[in-house]
Amino acid sequence: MVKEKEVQQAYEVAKSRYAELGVDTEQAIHRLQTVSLSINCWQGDDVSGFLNPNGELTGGIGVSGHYPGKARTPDELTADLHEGLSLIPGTHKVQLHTIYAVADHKKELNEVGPDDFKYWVDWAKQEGVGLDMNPTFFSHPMVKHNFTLASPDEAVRRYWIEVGKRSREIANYFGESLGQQAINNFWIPDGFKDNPIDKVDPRRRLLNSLDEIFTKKFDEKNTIESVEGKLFGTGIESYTVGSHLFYNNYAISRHKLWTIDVGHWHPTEDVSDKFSSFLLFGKGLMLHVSRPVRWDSDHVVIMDDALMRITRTLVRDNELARTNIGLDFFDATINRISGWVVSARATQKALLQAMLAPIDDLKKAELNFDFTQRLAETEELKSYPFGAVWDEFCLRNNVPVGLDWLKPIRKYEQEVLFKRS
Ligand code: RNT
Ligand code: ZN
Repeated sequence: MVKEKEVQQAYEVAKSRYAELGVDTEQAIHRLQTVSLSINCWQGDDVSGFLNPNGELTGGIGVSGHYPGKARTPDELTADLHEGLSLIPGTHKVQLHTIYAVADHKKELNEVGPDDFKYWVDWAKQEGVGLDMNPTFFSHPMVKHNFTLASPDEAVRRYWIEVGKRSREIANYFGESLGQQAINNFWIPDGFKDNPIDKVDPRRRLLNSLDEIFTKKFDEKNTIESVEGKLFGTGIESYTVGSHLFYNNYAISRHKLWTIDVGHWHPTEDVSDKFSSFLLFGKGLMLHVSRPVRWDSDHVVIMDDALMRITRTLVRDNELARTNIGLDFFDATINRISGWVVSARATQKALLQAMLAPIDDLKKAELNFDFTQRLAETEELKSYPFGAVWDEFCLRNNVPVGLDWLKPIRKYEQEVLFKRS
């Protein structure tokens, strides 16, 4: 067990070390407290959902691993989320998908509505979390030839347009009932494995489908849509209808948010460099923080350079208020709850480390072309005792400090997860 007194002593030392640089650790702690992450419910059940429990995961995304204890029912998933959330400091949101509807009888994706999400709203109220939404456009027989909203087949398109419309009703219900804006994130898997002849018509169809879905006006206090593009998917290597440029332009012209999924770019591309280029014109961003190992592999998030570049950019550019930080990964080789905890805590730690910097001074040095100061100070800051501030943050939030969070998870897997057959 980490000793409370030692944590506090270390914090006092860290506080004065940072103060020497003019950095106020208390301010950073308060600032971090205001950042809520949107936790991806689908890590708890390998993106299965409840509407089609035996269905295969399609759309170019895949989960590896068979760790025991996957959630199979709404009660199991919410219990697991509760366990995870209790180990993550702060107040957060949970991202759902159409497939997580809790319906009283078997329903199609284009039949579910707000009533089928009452279960989640009641749970969210009890848990003190917000909810975000994602219409599900994959893992379903109506995805024909890898096409949904951009399909040339009218019946297919109509089916998915209805799914999109209903997701907005559901997101609006989340916002209305919970008193905080629900982000409704649209991602579709549409594309071609091999070289297409026509590159414009599929995009024209997607544009028209989205415009139709978004015709109805909802109060933005309750919900706003975000659109997520992609470079490619497995089986859709040659052409992705919903490309980054398509959605970038769509978001700007329709006053929607743009989703940047870290895995949806070339692994060597620095996504943080895109934020300011978009935000100078756009309304706001949604992030799908993920870890693409060599490709869009959806690994659990860790505190690596890519994550640090993201959090530093958001903090230094002062864009946290216009950026919704969602998590998006699926890993079944480990305890699934630990995936949530590791990813969320890594993201928060990376945010805190970014906040613990004399940003105004560094900007001044840059404006004065003092690149020596900029380089020396940013490099030195990396070994400042930010971990002691993080521990204090956990302590104040009544969540385990350091590796202590793993003990309750081990207990929970013995008592709950391993008993699920
Ligand atoms: C897929 C997208 C999408 C999904 C989730 C489950 O490549 O990243 O966001 O991961 O909707
Ligand atoms: Zn994503």
